[in-house]
Amino acid sequence: MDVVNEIRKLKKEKNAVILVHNYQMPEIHDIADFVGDSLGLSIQAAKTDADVIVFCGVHFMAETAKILSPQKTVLLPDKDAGCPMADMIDAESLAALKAKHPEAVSLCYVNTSAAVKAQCDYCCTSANAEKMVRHILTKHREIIFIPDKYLARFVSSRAGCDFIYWDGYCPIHADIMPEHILHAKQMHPQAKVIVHPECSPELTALADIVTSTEGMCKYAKDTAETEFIIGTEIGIIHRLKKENPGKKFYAASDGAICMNMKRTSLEKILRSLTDMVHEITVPQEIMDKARLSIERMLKIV
Ligand code: CIZ
Ligand code: SF4
Repeated sequence: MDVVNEIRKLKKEKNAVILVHNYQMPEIHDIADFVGDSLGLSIQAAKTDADVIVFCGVHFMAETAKILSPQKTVLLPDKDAGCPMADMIDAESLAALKAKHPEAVSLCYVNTSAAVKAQCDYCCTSANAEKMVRHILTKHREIIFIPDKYLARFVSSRAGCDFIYWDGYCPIHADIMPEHILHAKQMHPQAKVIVHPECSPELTALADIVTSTEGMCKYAKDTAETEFIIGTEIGIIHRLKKENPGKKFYAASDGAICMNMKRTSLEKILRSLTDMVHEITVPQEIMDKARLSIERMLKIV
């Protein structure tokens, strides 16, 4: 039996669902039960009666799935798949920052560990960050926004406010340069430029649209436009092409590859289901507190 069929068979036997992040490799997208962003996937999995979740993504994403499905077993096919941006802040540094600004409300991007989320008042995604900030500003004046300084800057310019922010960033999005966009524009002058808000302000300034990965998928489907330059991790291009046959998608930079996302392979997924590895657990107290920050967000958006 080939690997894909073996995965399908084991998935049934173990009553598992396979969640695949937009940035995964094409062959991983093609065996997914759900493809999407980290929060959307975790919410979808929580609604199923699966016993096991295989999260094809990085560590904080599997933690988010566990927080929303505490009774399910959550597996990460490669135990070393982490997110360098999420790792730029830990619970201790956040506690120190909060101590300096005791009046501030803390808002964390979903790209954070469960331990960091547990210390935050609210969680947000790149899709809803602006809405969250506008809501918080109706009641509070100071916001600590962590860990992505570029997302913070983008949202603060939209919402017209200042944040106490952290010096974190995604090395992959930060490495997409204005020259990449200008070159792609030269090659494809008709194309709409869509850029992720984890990119630098110099990059978002060149974009027609700045939006999350799910926002990109929705825009590409709904618009009459047919050509797009995509400024985010290139894994998403497989999904965009699959969902929009006939439309053309070009990576702003072929180098925008997150090696952590690419650690997942079909063989590792098979091993994950065979040996039930690598199980992601979160201490109960942290899980409950982190869930609160997510639930507070879900009440607002
Ligand atoms: O939360 C996610 O899945 C990420 C990292 C990106 C996005 O824009 O959806
Ligand atoms: Fe983290 Fe960036 Fe990789 Fe997303 S693309 S997992 S933010 S390092």
